[in-house]
Amino acid sequence: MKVTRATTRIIQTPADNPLVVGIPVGDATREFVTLELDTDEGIQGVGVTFFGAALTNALKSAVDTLSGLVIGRDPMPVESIVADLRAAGSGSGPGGIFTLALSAVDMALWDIKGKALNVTVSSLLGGYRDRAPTYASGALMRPMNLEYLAEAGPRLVEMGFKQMKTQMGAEPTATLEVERMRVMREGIGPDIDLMCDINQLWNVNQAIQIGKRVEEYNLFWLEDVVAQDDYQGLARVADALTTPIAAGEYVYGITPFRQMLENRSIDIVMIDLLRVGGITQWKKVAGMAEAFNIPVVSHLVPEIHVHLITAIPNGLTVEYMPWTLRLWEETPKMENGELVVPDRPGLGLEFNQETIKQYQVA
Ligand code: SMN
Ligand code: MG
Repeated sequence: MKVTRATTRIIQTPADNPLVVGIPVGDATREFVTLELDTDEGIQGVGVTFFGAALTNALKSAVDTLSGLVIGRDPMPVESIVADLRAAGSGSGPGGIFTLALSAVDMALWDIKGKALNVTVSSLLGGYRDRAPTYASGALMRPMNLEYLAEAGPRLVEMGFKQMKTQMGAEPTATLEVERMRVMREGIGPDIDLMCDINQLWNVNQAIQIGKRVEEYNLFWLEDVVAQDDYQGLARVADALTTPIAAGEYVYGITPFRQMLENRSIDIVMIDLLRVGGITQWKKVAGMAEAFNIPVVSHLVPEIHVHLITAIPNGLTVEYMPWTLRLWEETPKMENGELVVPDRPGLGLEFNQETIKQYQVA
């Protein structure tokens, strides 16, 4: 089999989230770069990447270039292709556009491999189980007030979620931060898992101080409590608190995870598929975490991450952040608070032509 053609697009959609009710998004948009990799056997692999923001054209150009280098090659030896693309990109990685672009190509290659072998990517990577817990994300954000949180938490439970994530980090006092956790916990009761993301907005002392005050609300994890590269600072927080500390979505490539794990900075590893460098690298970080007896959670793109979290024995939960779902014809179903691996080969995803027609800008 040989790769014959690569097609990339920029899709610009409203910056909405179907889990958010009653808060208009205005003209805010999100930009995605999509990739279709065709082969001479009629198999097509798909990939998607983003985080380009104002540099989305440059990201598309990087995906064009890297996928162009794959044309004419056998798509099956993914590690070999990744090594060659890394060499071609030379020092332009690992942080930034190079890796974001590589991830799209890597995804499409795994999709082709799954389709060629007639198995799901989940099965290809280990196939530990066929479904995984999932949590509602992006619905209980920092700018939303207490009244909104009090209504939105129970609404997510009614929708079938058994886990959900909210945020702290923007209140002027520690007491107001704690108040958000009280309102959330009172709204959803004791049996729903509640996570909270700080997105690096606290310092180490704040993280320990506020973290201690919210222990009574029994959070499932506290995420990115301090700067993403402060491995020792994170370790101090993780040591001081009973609540598990999660981090990892901001780092690029696999090496920073070694630092986090060796420094005992985190109790839960969060891997972002785009920043880690695609499926090939994601799986390596999951193995590293397993060696430290630490669970793994995903960041964004649930429709692809469902394959990865279900493939491994230490996959804890899939972040259900629905940003990318409208790109696809059909996406994984949620049943009983779990996301189910689709019964189709590869990633089981096909681009939605209506979405492309409506939102393609390049
Ligand atoms: C997040 C980060 C980047 C984009 C969207 C959401 C957030 C999360 O940190 O964990 O979902
Ligand atoms: Mg986060």
